[in-house]
Amino acid sequence: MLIKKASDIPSSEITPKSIYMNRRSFLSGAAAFAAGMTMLGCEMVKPSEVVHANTKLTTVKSQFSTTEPETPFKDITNYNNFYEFSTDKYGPADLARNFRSRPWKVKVGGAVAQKKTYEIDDLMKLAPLEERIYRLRCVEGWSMVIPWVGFSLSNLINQMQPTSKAKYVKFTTLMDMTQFPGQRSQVLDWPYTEGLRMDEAMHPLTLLTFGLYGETLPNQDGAPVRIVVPWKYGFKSIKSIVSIDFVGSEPATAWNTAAPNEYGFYSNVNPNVDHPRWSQATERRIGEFFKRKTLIFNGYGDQVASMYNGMDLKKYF
Ligand SMILES: Nc1nc2c(c(=O)[nH]1)N[C@H]1C(S)=C(S)[C@@H](COP(=O)(O)O)O[C@H]1N2
Ligand SMILES: [Mo]
Repeated sequence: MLIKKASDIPSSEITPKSIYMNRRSFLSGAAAFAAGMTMLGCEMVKPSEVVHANTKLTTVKSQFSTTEPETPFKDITNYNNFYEFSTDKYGPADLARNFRSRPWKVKVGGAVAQKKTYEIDDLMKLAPLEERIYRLRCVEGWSMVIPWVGFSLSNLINQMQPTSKAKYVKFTTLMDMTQFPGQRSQVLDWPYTEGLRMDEAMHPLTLLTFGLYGETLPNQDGAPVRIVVPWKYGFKSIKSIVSIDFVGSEPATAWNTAAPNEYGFYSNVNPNVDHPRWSQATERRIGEFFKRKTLIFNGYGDQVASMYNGMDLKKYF
C-alpha cells in the first residue's frame, strides 16, 4: 500500500498564504494564549452569535489527553478519509471548501424519553468544551495524534433519558449529493452510518466532537459535529452527523454493510487480528519514518478492555 506523506507538501502550496501565516502564528502561541483567554473568560459563544468554521473555541484541559506530540494541523486537514467528498485522501480539503455547516440540526430520537432536534450551536453548549488529545488509528495502517475539542457523548445521552429498549446508538451523516460529490457514486451505501453499543456510547472517552486545534472543525474533518471513538478504527468516528438514534438491536453500518468480512461492527483496534488483506500489527504515525507497533485498543485498554470481558475478539472483530 502506497502512502504519500502529507507532510511532504509545503503548506504554502495548499492553503492561501495569508491563512498559512496566520495559522503558524496562532499555533506557536496557542497554549499560552488559550490559557489566558480561558482565565479571562473571553471568547465565550454568546447565544445570538453565529458560529462559523475557524471560530476559536474556549476549552478546558482533559485528564484523558495523551502527551504524545500532536500531528501538525496541515496534515490533519489535508490527509483525510471522507468518502462523501472523495476516496482520495488529498481530495476532501479542496472539495469541502464550500460545505455549509450552518444552519445545522441534529435530530436525536428512537428509544428515548426526551426526543429533541438540536440546533448545532445549542448542542455545543450542553457541557463545557474540553481539549482531548487522542490517538486516531485508521484501519488502513496510519495514525495521527489530534487535539479534538468536544465533550463526552454521555452528556447528551443522559439528557435524552434512553428507555430500557435502547441497546445501541446509531449515527447518520448528512445525505446531500449537491454538497457531497462522492454520494453520486456507489462506493458505499449512503448515507454513511455508524453504531456503538450503549456502554461504548456512554464511555467517557467517546467524544462528541465540534473542533480541533482549538477551533471549530474544518469541513474535511467532519464539520460541524462528529464523534471520535479513540480505541476503535477511524471509520467508527463518523463525520457531519445529522441524526442520533437509540435502537434495540445492532444497527447496520456503512463499512460493515460494504464488506462484512473485512470490517466488523466492533472494530476495536487490535494488532492480533489482521485485516483479511493486510496485517494490523504496525502502523505509520503521520510525520514519522519508522513504523511503530499498534497497541491493543489503540493504547486505551486500561479504560475500555473491561467492556469486552469474555468476548472472543477474533469473532467480534
Ligand atoms: N461520514 C464519514 N465519516 C467518516 C469517514 C467517511 O468517509 N465518511 N471516514 C472515516 C475514516 S476511514 C477515518 S480514518 C476518519 C478520518 O478522520 P479525519 O479525516 O478527520 O482524520 O473519519 C471517519 N469518518
Ligand atoms: Mo480509516
